[in-house]
Amino acid sequence: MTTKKRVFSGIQPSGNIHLGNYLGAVKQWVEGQDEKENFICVVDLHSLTVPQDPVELRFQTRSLAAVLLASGIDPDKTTLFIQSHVTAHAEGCWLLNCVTPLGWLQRMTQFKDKSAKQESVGMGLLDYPVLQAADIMLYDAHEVPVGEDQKQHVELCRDIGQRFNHIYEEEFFIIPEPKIPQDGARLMGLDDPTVKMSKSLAYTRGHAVRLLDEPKEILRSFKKAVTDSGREIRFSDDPEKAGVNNLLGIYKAVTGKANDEVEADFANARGYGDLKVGVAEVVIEFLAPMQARYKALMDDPAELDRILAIGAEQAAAVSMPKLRQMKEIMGLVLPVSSD
Ligand code: ATP
Ligand code: LTN
Repeated sequence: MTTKKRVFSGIQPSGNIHLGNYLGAVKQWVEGQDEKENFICVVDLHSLTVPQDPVELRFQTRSLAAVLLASGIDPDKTTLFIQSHVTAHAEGCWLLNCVTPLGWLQRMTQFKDKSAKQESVGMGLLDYPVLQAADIMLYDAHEVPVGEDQKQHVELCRDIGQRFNHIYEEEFFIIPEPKIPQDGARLMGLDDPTVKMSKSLAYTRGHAVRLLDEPKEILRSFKKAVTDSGREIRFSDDPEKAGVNNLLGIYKAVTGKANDEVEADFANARGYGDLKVGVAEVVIEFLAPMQARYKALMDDPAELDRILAIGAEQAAAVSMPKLRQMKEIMGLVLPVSSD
């Protein structure tokens, strides 16, 4: 039996994956692969909670899986799969819905933000964190590596798990811990450093650095990044300096350097223009090999499908038995196998 800690995390195929997703989440998944047992899920059902174009969603789902592989997710070490391929997630969500108080969901910051932006709010948007709780707890995951914005959802998952355990069977669910990285946990938009860099806004030019952007597009986005009227290139908590701080944070997370080393790299800069070009250069260099691997994977769709089919099988082997146990302790009659 494995003694490795089990990790579960997910990412929505809701648009073009950006540097915030990579530094906040994907980087941790890749780095933890050797010492942890990783389950990484492309959460297509979560994406349906806001309107999606079906053709685009299908493309983004496969493209995102290819980006994750190109970023270093190794299918021999990590189970990578598409959420809708494993039916336990939707079923587990229903069962958890029945123990989750409505008020807990109405309080979620992401629900409040996203519902304010929709003309008509679907039930799925409110239920989003319950599906996320099913994702995590069906795998008995100990750790959930995510960016800062997902902390509240993982805390809610803990509450749902504790409530379920209390009602039905103590210690049935493992209560997971969120894992937030020290650097890059919350990248801000280049066009507006007061809002989180987000996939849904990544269609706006100059907002996000998308992992698949061409070098000249990346350089253009950084050159247009909003800063302030000063010249000092230092880390700071001053809200006025949020733009410069965001650029330095990106440089730091990509290069792995300490704050003083980062500041020393820009000690001779003539102004923010040099900072922007300096950050763009390290990002472009960092993304180039990943982009080449992505192209190769997208040119071989059969191999991508094969990897995802194996992932779904491995994921189902863990989550389907857990779902069955859940049903049993909740009092459902389990079907008798016909063979
Ligand atoms: P959407 O805008 O569609 O909600 P998103 O960009 O927030 O998408 P998700 O798929 O919801 O992306 O998130 C995937 C992972 O990336 C999560 O762990 C999330 O915390 C992390 N993440 C998202 N945005 C950022 C960001 N700006 N900085 C750091 N991490 C982020
Ligand atoms: N809500 C998450 C995506 C997600 C997730 C998960 C993350 C769905 N299920 C399980 C961690 C664990 C987001 O990033 N917006």
